[in-house]
Parts: sequence; structure tokens; C-alpha cells
Amino acid sequence: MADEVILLDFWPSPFGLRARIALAEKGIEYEYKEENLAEKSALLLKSNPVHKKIPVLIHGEKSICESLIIVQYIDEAWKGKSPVLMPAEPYERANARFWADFVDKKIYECGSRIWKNKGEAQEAAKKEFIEYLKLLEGELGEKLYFGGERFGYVDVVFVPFACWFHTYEVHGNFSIEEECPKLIAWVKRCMEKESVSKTLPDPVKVHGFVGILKKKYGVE
Ligand code: GS8
Repeated sequence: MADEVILLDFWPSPFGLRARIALAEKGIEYEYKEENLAEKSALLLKSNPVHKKIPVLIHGEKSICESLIIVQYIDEAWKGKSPVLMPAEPYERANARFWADFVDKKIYECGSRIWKNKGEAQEAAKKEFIEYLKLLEGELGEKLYFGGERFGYVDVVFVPFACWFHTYEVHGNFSIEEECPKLIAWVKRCMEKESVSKTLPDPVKVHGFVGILKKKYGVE
């Protein structure tokens, strides 16, 4: 019998969404367990004792933490299952890891500053955010996907933020489509894939969730 696969996650998490999209792309069946981050389960604390964060992928007796590592693990552990997410050639692999790391370091943190701040700090965050998106749009270039002809690793890592774009736009009062039309065309192309459209939550629901977070953090 194949090892059981469990994902510990939290619905709006762009990090958890990466794992869900990768699992959907590969057609892997798994048990989804929603975590209450205010009261983490014993299973989460046991399987990610270092960071105590979701997502965690549990595969049989093993647990794998950190979304970028989880997506690569899924690609490698189910190597025989198409599609392959990582490019085959070493330089292309390095480049994919570079952009995944860029998304990881910049997008969530900078995007959060848009809704956590007001006035000058918010304007600065918005300007920076648009710069990052334009850099990503430049990397996409004329390709269909970051993975080239195929939806690949960087696409899986970045596309979860598409359901947060609405929140950034409403709080920052700007249009990502006006700033980066090719990036939005890429989002639409990704949304044609079931692995993405069936996985990403409704952007309006994410916006509502951020409203709750703002109250929690005491942001007006
Ligand atoms: C980030 C995961 C994370 O921030 C990854 O997997 O890529 N680098 C990690 N998880 C958050 C929820 S999403 O914002 C989390 O689990 N937070 C709980 C906590 O910090 O206590």
C-alpha cells in the first residue's frame, strides 16, 4: 500500500497553496487537515517542531516542512508522475530556484506592508511591490509560463499570490493589471489549469480574512 499523504494547512496561506497546487498537478491523493493557528494541533507541533508553521506534508512516517522544499519534494518523490515541475538542465534549475527564492523573500512581506500600513509607509510598500512585480514580469518575458512552455516550479511558487492581489489592490488603491498587464495575462493562463482554479480561494474571501487580521493587529 502506498504511504499515506497528509497536508497540514490553513486555507488562505500562499505557502500552503503551493503544496496544494503541486499535489493537484501530480494528481496525488491526500488528506487535507485544516489547522487552527491560534491553537495548533499536536500533530503540527510534532511534525514541525522547529518553526511550528503550516504547511507540513506528511508522507508515511516522514514530515517535510517549508513550502519551497515541499514542492521540490513532491516533484522528486513522485518523479514518475507527470508533469515534472523542475527544469532538467542545471542552469535552468538554478534560475528557477533563484526566482522562487525572490518571490519567497519579497512578495509576501512587501504585500503585507501594503495592508498593514497607511500614508507614506503604505505608498513606499506599494512602489516597492510594483517594482518586484515588474522584475517578475521581465523574467516571464514572452514565455507562456515561468517554466517556459509548461507550468513549472516558479509558477507553482508564485501563482498562489494571485488570490491576494485583490487585497493588495484594494488597500493600496492601485491596479496590478494596469502596472503589469503581462503578469495578469499569465495569472489568467494559470487559472485555466484546474490545479490552480480549483485550489485558489476566492480573492474576496481572502480580503475578508485580511480584514479580520487587521483587527487582530490593531490596524485600522
Ligand atoms: C512560511 C510558512 C508560514 O508563514 C514556508 O512554508 O514557506 N517559510 C514558510 N506559515 C504561517 C501561515 S501563512 O502566513 C504559519 O504557520 N504561521 C503560524 C505561526 O507563525 O505561528
